[in-house]
Amino acid sequence: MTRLKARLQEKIEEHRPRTTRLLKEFGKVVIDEVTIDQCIGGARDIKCLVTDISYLDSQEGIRFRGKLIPETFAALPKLPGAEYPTVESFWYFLLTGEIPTAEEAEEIHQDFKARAKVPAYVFDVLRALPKDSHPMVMLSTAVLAMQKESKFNKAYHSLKKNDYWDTTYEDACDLLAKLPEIAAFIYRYKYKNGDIIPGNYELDMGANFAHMMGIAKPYDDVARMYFILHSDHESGNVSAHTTHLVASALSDAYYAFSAGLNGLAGPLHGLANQEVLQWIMEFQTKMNGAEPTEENVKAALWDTLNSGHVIPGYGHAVLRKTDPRYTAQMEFCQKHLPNDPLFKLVNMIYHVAPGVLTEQGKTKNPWPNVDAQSGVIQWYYGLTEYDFYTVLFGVGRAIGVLANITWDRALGYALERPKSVTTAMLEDWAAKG
Ligand code: AMX
Repeated sequence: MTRLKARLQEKIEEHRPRTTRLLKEFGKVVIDEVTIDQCIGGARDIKCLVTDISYLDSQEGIRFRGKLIPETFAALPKLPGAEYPTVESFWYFLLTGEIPTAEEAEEIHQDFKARAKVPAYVFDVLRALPKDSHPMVMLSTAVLAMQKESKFNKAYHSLKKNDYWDTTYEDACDLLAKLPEIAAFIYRYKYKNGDIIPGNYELDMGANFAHMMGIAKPYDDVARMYFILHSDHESGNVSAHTTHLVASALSDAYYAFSAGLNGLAGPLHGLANQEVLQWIMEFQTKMNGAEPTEENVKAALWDTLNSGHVIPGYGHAVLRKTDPRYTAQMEFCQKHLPNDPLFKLVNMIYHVAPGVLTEQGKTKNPWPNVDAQSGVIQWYYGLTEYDFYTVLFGVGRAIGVLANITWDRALGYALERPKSVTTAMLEDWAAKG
């Protein structure tokens, strides 16, 4: 057993009495109420999910296990010469809430190496799909195709509830170890004439992904930063919630994560990173080679709003300030690509868009989210096929949602089953005031 798994087991055993006590002694304590607009309006803000992996504050943004993004980057072990921590060390941190030593992180690297081989049938399935399938369809299909590998599913009938987490953790590690190769395969197969670069599993996950994508340094650090930043955003967002919901039926990690990816593929969620680049490219085409100005950007933003569309990369269901994930990527750009024209344009949009959205007066948050900045970095390092960007988000998101469903199983979280009401019932409540 790895030190991570042993530590996780201890943590789970320490934690269980807290959940049991809350349920037994305080189960009927009221923590929220539900209004009609929340009922119709996507359950916004209703407190009805529990996770200790991350917490999102509307002002300060995400905390992973209590740490803000800069604190997370500073605390975790890094490889010599790397600016960002390894994904492996972050996996340890998300699962246990503790900072691993370099040796503990390396043990995960070796563990993932042993789990990394992608079954050949996955590539056959991907090759059988129409070549113009969206890369997110390919990623989700590949994950689903591997469901027969699930250790949880195989063991289910002989397991006791308290043991569910063990094989879920195994499935999570198996899946996580394979995802970079699957994602890189999709990229090279679809956009590089099938010129596949075999993995080098001596490298950590970020560096190996960069290697399989065929992109030179510092893309290894981009991959590490990107996967960590996109990993988790507490439990209510569509991809995390979907993964949790599907897993709550005791569907295994493959079914659950594939479903989560399908939610991530929506333009209001993870696909926004693709939409941002598409918006910028269309804007540049309209500019016909002329230098962008704040006036032109403003006019284009209004055109988008007036045509009934959202400005991609702006707004958020929870955040009410600039997304710290945006800021983290902006700081990377300032350091590595300060004079890049696309970066300058994104900064120009940042100066203009919040004012336009505020003037329009609809959105509760006129500030940029993670997706407004992320494509610029990818584009700079040669990854210009922007319909691939959500796949990168998906690989990162796996880290968070898989850690979450492992803990869901450990704490015996119930089948999720909220209650629906009819419009007539809402009208009755409305009449009673
Ligand atoms: N452009 C235009 N209008 C926007 C807007 C934007 N960027 N953000 C919100 N609005 C509008 C909403 O569409 C809504 O209009 P309606 O009343 O006509 O339906 C109104 O403002 C109120 O919305 P809200 O309460 O501020 O936001 P929300 O919680 O309903 O939605 C989100 C949040 C992210 C879906 C929304 O801000 C949006 O569509 N943003 C653009 C897409 C995007 O960037 N998504 C990625 C989010 C991060 C992620 O998950 N990756």
